[in-house]
Amino acid sequence: MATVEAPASDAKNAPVETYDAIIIGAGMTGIGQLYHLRSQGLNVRLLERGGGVGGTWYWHRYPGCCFDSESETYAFGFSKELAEEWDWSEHFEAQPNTERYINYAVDKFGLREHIQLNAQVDAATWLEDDNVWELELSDGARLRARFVVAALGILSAAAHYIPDFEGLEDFKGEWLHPANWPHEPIDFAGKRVGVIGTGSTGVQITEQLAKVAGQLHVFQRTPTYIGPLHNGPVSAETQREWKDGYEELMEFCRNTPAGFRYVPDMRPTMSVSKEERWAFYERLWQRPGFEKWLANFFDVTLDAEANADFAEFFRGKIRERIHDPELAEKLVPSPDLPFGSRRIPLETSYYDAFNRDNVSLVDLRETSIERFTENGILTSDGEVELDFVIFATGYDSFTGGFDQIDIRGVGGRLLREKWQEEGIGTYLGLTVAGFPNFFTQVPRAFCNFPRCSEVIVDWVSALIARMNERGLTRFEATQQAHDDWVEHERSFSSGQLFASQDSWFNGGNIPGKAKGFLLYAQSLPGYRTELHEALDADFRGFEIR
Ligand code: NA7
Repeated sequence: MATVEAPASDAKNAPVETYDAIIIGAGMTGIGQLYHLRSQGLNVRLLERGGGVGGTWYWHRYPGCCFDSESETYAFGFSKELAEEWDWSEHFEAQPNTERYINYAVDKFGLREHIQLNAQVDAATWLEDDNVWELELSDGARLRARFVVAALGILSAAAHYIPDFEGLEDFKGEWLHPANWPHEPIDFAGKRVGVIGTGSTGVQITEQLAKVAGQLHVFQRTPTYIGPLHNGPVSAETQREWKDGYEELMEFCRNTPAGFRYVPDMRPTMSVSKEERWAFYERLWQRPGFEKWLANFFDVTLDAEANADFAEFFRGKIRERIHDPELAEKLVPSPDLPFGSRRIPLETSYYDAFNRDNVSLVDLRETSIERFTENGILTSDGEVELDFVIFATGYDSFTGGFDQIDIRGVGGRLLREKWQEEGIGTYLGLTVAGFPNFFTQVPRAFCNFPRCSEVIVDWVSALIARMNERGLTRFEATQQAHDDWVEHERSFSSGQLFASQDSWFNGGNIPGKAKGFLLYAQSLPGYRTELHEALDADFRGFEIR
């Protein structure tokens, strides 16, 4: 498990090491990219700010953290041998095993020696005269590379969001964000805990802490559609089926609109009788994961009437779970909130938690948080005394990770300033005009992220391979191609219900952040085709030399 780490005191004076490519971030994308670029014979270094590999699955160690994609479809897609050797224990694997899986893959493919941990990149500067990037780490060390692949994650742990609550510094208890969870277990038994936020993370934490906390207070701002996960152990028979059918399954997922193992029903919702529709919904409800969203009628997130129909079914299902009808109404989403306008959290015992005596809901639509106090949170209804507060309040998506590094392109222009001045934009999701040989390597298609991740990893690998074959050393997206792509992405999401509400999908979850749909609403196969068409058309949209 040896890893390259320069002693801090020597780092500043150490000679500048030069690589063909530097990857930033050891999540699924960064590791997949390292594997592929190494396979092409490139000299590559991967820099990771954490003390271990895994990205999301390294940082997020909170109780209940697990996949909401099916385990067998979340995996790396490039090695049948890896799939044969690895056993998933649950249909939606929990964080500790996923972190183990990623470590297993890193060791199996001999990648560890190319990964530098605890390596926080503070700055990346394009040196035009030398045609290279120079990166500076927080310990002063400098490295150079022709290509930089910034695989920072769409929901980077480094860009976790904590609202600016008054008086937090006065609070004498402990507060945490799930992205920064300690490695040592925390004993919540009998403790008074507040969870702020009811997205996927708040839901997973609530389920676990409800079982142990003395009193759990869940602060909910917006009730949303939270569907059944239907998790369970993987039988030996299913395990065998996954291994035997690995290649077919990967190929199938690659060709579905959203990279999962299911496809939408292409009948318009309202062309089906109510009786048949609701029987269909009921069948979906019994199915695991996102099927109720992505295997639903295709127009459920496009057509308001279709959406309202399924949303009504969904609200009925939530009501059935809560014993107290008044409380149930507080947990049921408003008919004004379209189903699917946010990534739907998935649950096992979330709604049941509210039937317990030790769990209470603070409905922030009627009770506001005034400020933190020494002992807890002062609300408009009085003080809630707490030992722990957990901010399950989300992330500054897509741009947050990039904003934390001084990325200077042609003429020293900062990437974050370009995005502030011109609006957030890329060419093909992966490159930015004015930032040669730099990849914003974040899966942004509206899909199962590992499947989108492999699409962008393959494309970046192909682009670099073609440049090397032709003896090219510099590519840069033209401003025209960049602007056209921004417009193209915008036209894909305009009018879609899922882009209509504030969430991390569109930056609306961060006060003051410029809003724009940050995912790309294209299908996964459609996106892959667009990427490769640009490359095959002699690097269309790029200036190359
Ligand atoms: P999300 O989905 O962005 O959820 C954040 C939650 O925090 C959400 O319920 C927010 O309420 C709530 N929030 C944010 N700011 C506040 C303030 N100021 N006061 C009260 N509540 C607040 O983040 P997650 O970490 O749960 O999930 C992110 C993704 O990770 C998820 O989609 C999966 O892909 C994995 P709101 O609903 O905005 O009213």
